Amino acid sequence: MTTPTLLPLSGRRIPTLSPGASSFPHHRATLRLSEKFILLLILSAFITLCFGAFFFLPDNSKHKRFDLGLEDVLIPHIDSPREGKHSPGQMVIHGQGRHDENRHREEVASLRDKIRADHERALQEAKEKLRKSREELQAEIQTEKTKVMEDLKKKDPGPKPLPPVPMPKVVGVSDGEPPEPDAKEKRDKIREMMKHAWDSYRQYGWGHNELKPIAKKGHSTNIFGSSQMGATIVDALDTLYIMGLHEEFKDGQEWIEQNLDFSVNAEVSVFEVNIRFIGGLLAAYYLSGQEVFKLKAVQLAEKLLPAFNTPTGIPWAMVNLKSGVGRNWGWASAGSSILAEFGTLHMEFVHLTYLTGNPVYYQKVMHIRKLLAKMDRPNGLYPNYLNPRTGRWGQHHTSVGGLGDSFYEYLLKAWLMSDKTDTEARKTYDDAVEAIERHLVRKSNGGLTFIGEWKNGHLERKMGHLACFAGGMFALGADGSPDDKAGHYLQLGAEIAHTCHESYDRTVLKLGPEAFKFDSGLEAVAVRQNEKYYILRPEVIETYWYMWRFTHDPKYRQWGWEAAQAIDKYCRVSGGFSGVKDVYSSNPTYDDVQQSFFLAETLKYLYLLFSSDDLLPLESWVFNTEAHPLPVLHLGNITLPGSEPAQR
Ligand code: DMJ
Repeated sequence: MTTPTLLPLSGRRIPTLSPGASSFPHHRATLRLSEKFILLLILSAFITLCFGAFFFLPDNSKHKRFDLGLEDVLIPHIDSPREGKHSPGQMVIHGQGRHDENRHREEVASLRDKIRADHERALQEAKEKLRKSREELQAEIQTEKTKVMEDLKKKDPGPKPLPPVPMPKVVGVSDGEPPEPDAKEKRDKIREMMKHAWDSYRQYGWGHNELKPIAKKGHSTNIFGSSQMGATIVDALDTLYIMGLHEEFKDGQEWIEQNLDFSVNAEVSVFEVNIRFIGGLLAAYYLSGQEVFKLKAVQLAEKLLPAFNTPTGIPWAMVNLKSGVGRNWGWASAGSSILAEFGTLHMEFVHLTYLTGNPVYYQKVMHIRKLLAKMDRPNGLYPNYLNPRTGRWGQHHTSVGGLGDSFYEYLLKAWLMSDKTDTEARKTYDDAVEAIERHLVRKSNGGLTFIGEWKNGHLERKMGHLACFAGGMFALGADGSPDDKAGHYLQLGAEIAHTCHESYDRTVLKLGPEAFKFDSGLEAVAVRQNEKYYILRPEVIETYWYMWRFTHDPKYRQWGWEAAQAIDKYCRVSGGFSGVKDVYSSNPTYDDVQQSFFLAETLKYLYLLFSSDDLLPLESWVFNTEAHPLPVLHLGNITLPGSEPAQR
């Protein structure tokens, strides 16, 4: 739509067009930059000419007012001897005055000469400009623009550098080459798979969040909103680093330096962005020491903070990175936030406070913990839904799989990451695990230990692939458990690992389904079609790795290798790796997604499974829920800003 407006210019009123107007031919409505520049030059030369011309006009009363107007600015007013009279407000000077008058005339004359010279130079320059070719003019404009940008940059030095903090002791960033030739060979194969996944993404999906390996193009899901933030690059960085894929790591770093920008109008999942991006960037920082990763992590964390602006301080599930407006998933019970989402921020946020000296991150997660501690827990269990407006639980569903899982994981890991000083977290974990064992862990008729889900007042005898991570968690938490139950929890971890292995072994592809049942004669198999898929998830392999580290039982390497071979055989395609829709079909179809966690977690855990234990030892590193290793903070010696001194 055209909206003509009238602007006064040199006494004339001319119509101009509002932006976007289209009734004039395009070339007339939008003058090119170089043409504008030339017009501007001519205009400025014209104005200078008019301005200077007044000085050369005869000195009569008709022009005196303008002349005085100029002098008014330059020197005190004096009487004009030729006219013998003065205007009101002028100084009249006699005797000595004549001398001053001469001096004044000389000054005015020299000023006129200067203006004339400037004017001639401007005219000359304008003529030269007009003689120049279009390309030369464009080049000049570009140079000028660059200079202005550089000057602006010099004036704005960018974000303030963060306060220096001692780097936690980074140990075990070693090659981790296993002494056994067989393990070495398998490890090399895993590295090759990583290279294939990365190279394919590099070639077909670079900069997109994920890859479609069949269509050979970029992919994204609603957890990243409409953003294009290179999730796979950030998620994969530390895996590349520990695998010694340094060229690829450098490529990723360059992309992050030049392109990773969080000022985007996109509504993202706070949880997913935290575990994949902040976790990934922090791990890359600690492993490589490259400041850029730390800075980007902090920039992103600031963008997540508005999500905590709720009546209770329980964050929204999603936040718009640009506007800071938050909201919850439409499918979550009565506008609730999700336990596994708001309960899986602690590790990253404690590190952010440690690295920035800013207490806000620590305070946000401690506030969540305190609020949860005050709430009633049905049977000692934590429901998956909590309303951030009312602070009340939503539906009483409880799960160690989806929606609940990493909340429990982060209680244990908060304790480990604090060098075992955060005893409050350990106690909360122990109490929760006791309730889980009592109400959710069961043995099937066939003798398989599984973790069911509490729904609508009864136990659903179904376990999700996601819940298989708990085998590793129980083993990791064994040491330090109350009443000397370390052996018991290691055993529980082993039983879960066995059950999850069975869920793989009972399929055609030797890959596990999304969920499996222990009901009506069924043992560890999926029933519903929409539970038969495998989307390159890591949890079963994650548990194998923890069990391997704690027991060195060769069966865990064997099981891990079975899974790796099955992935290579059934999920590998020329454009990367894809999930499959039915693990019970010998002719499966692909889902055409290479998930970023496949590079962050699945391949990393496999690689570690065939490495020696001195690569990222568990005494010094704690893996976040996306398998990003963060160093233990020796909080016995450090007080985090905003915290009380740690208690041993
Ligand atoms: C990962 O993003 C994380 O492990 C998360 O905690 C749960 N699910 C996926 C992988 O399955």
